[in-house]
Amino acid sequence: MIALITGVTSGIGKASAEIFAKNKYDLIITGRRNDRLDKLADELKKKYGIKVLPLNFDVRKQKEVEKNLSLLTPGWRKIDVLLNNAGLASGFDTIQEGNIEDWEAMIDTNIKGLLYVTRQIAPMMIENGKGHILNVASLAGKQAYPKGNVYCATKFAVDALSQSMRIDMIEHGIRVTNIAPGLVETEFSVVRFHGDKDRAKQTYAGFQPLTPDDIADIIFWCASRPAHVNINDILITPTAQANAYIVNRKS
Ligand code: NDP
Ligand code: 8X3
Repeated sequence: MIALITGVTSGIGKASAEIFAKNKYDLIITGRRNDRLDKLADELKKKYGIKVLPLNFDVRKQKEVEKNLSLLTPGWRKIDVLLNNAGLASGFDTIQEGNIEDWEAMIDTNIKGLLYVTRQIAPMMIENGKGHILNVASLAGKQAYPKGNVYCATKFAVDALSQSMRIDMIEHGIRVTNIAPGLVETEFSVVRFHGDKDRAKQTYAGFQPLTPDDIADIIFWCASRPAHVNINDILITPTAQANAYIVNRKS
């Protein structure tokens, strides 16, 4: 079995690479930080005795995505699982004060990057007669929250794409799952707040957030259901989070 996971240099993607590796999947892993990517590839190969192909590209760059994925060798084209995970929030402002560069980064990564990767891999799955695409959306793709604007819009788009892909893939027997986590402590908030670690920490203060392993575990569970079972959409929050607005913080 082969899984392609985008954005494995941190957080949910990294934890997902680990759980698929542990379950003896060979892996194609991607990300921009090449040092982290190569290190993870070496670790997973040694620890689990699997094959790992690290591909260093930016999902926003359509030509790079196409070059890297269209040149996969026949053995690597037999992809069973595509986990579209690479993504980010950039900035936290009202729409009237928003930074256009932040907006472009989120739209280009979370929507266009996901589409560029899927456009390459879906035909391979169709050729193979099987496959499973899992898209990491968000609770932010179910409810808009203050200053969430463009990030929320990109995740609503991922949710819509998961629904659309399921329609397009049905005749090919390819499963599509939408993964919608609430607050998970990763590098997500450090990226959102442009490197401000103290501010990022506040996001997860006073309650127990989800961990990347919690989400990876659920992703793997979705991917390991019997072939006739498709988990369409799964919304996961910490027990202390009721929805996008209400978090029970003790301090
Ligand atoms: P992290 O910041 O820890 O990880 C994000 C990953 O995405 C990194 O590996 C990063 O790699 C990769 N990435 C970002 N931009 C690009 C790009 N242009 N090209 C290639 N890879 C890219 O955050 P999370 O693990 O939390 O985020 C993973 C996904 O989960 C995202 O889609 C996020 O929106 C979603 N999510 C996160 C939640 C949370 O609370 N943390 C909740 C709900 C959803 P590199 O920088 O090396 O390229
Ligand atoms: C990430 C979770 O609530 O910070 O998608 O938007 S949240």
